[in-house]
Amino acid sequence: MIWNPTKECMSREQMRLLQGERLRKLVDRVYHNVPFYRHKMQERGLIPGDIATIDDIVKLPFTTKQDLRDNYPHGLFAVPMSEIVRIHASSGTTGKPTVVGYTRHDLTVWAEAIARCLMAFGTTREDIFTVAYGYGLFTGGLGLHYGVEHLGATVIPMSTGNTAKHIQLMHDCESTALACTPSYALYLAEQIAKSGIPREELRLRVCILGGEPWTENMRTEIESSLHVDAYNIYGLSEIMGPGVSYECECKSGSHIVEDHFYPEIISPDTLEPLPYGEQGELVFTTLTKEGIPLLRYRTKDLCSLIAEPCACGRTSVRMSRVMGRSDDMLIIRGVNVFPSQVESVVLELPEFEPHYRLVVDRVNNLDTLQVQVEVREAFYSDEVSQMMALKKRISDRLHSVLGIAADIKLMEPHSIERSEGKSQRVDDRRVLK
Ligand code: DLL
Repeated sequence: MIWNPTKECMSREQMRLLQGERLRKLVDRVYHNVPFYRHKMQERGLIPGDIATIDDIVKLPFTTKQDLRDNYPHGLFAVPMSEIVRIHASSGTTGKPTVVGYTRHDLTVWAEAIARCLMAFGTTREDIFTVAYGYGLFTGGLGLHYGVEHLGATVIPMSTGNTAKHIQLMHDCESTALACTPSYALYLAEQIAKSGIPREELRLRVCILGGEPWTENMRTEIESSLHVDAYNIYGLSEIMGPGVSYECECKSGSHIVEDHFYPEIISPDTLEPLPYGEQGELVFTTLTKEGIPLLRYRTKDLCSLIAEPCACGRTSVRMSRVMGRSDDMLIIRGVNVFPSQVESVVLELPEFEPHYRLVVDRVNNLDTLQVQVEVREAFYSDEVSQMMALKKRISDRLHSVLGIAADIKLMEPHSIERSEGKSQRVDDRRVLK
């Protein structure tokens, strides 16, 4: 079943016409309402009238996370705050988060996009969903939540944490669909096995997984241990949140919601567009967004685009799995973490040397983060209570900046290896099999 056959199965020519029409309106809007874009366009000698078809998109400037940061918090909003009905945020590269705002229309588009995903996953209004993405500033929880309601199904807003209660509710409320990160699905499978609840007593049949990279092997493991069909959902808060693309029953690439988000692949080095099929950095233009419309936003996700028609009948361009990042962003327990955020905390606190390392691992399907940081000579002490206080200070500050807890290892002065070239601050030991 297809939620919006008109849009999801449109002919390519019609889709490109629609995208061109929407792009023209978008460029006009940002030119007049967002000084940042007006300046960028003026720098290139562009006026809105120069954009006639979707092919003209290559004339437009790129947008990066740094641009959102430079215009923190609301500088890129294209409507007055009175039109904004919701704010979300994700990790910035240093202390400040990246703030995005949605108008009522943006939220309607989002809920509709998620309903398209959910129907592609084979769920209907008869299904009962537990949403175990975080509710709050992260777009996962509320994004899925309103999409499930839009579909007309039932949503149980579990959020993260409290796995025992989650399993109990899934069992007692007979939930049939689960939305969470792939690593949490693996963890949950283990916990269900330990709980003693016979698998036959659970009605779960579909898992909606995203927010972090995963692999075909993880799909096989999740599908066999939870006895479900597992589907990929992709998205990022700057563009909307979850629901920018989704798999269908063919599970061969994720269909992009192309009438709202125009995809391009560029070379991260030359920034030149690459043809379909080639791997490069994914770039999106939000064709209809009102709150914070973005031109050619560089996601830093590396993947390729698939133009061949899909057997499911949808005509939209698909994206391959995300193969990596063109920056140093890590996703730890579903939360985006930049080493520069850790650095900003370390530099803020006078007790520490600017030498640190992040050790990331996956133990029993849960990500762990250890931050090793050097204490300055003058603050290094044999007294346990002093060291404990120091540890708590940095641990609390890091928790508040990163949004996740880290195990802190205080290191003696000069004990972290200095590198001559590019410093190796991250040791990511997770192997995505
Ligand atoms: O992770 C939105 C989301 C929530 C998507 C729940 C799917 C499900 P951000 O926190 O802004 O938003 O992080 C976006 O996460 O650029 C990718 O690097 C990564 N990512 C998200 N979904 C996938 C996926 C949400 N299915 C960043 N596969 C993106 C691989 C993913 N990476």
